[in-house]
Amino acid sequence: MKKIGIVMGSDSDLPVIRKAVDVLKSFDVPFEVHVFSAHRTPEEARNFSRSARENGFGVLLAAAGMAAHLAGAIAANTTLPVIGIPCKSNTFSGMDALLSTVMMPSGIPVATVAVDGGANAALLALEILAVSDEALAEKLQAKRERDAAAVLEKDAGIMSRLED
Ligand code: RP5
Repeated sequence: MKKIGIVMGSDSDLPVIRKAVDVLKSFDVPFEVHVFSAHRTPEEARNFSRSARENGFGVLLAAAGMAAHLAGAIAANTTLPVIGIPCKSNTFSGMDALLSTVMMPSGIPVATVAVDGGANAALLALEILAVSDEALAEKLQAKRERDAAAVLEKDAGIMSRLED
């Protein structure tokens, strides 16, 4: 199975990455995590991205905050699908990173999830791998069914929670 590569711009992004890692662990899918910054360690970020396909990766996740150019920089050096995760910062609550990540000019796509959306980034990566992996697709479907059952359980109990 192809690996999922996760890059964060700083270890201060780790809480967001943990959400992705928790999902990937629950699906037992191989992954690798790195701290590479588009501006502080541009060579390392570039080298990782350029060699990602030959190193067995199938999808890359890139998380960064503020003027978040990491996902775009990663995408510039690979034709693997890249999922950008804008991370919240204090000044603009993540709007800065959201716009920086999502507004890629034509030619170099970055699929962008919600601000701090580590879990959805991992799920989207799994869905991409599941295009050619029936067993993984079945696991994703089973998760959808578990999630739906949990909502229906809430529905069944909601009136009694309002009785007082
Ligand atoms: C970005 O700047 C990182 O992705 C992080 O979200 C933000 C702040 O980084 P630190 O100053 O906390 O290392 O490059």
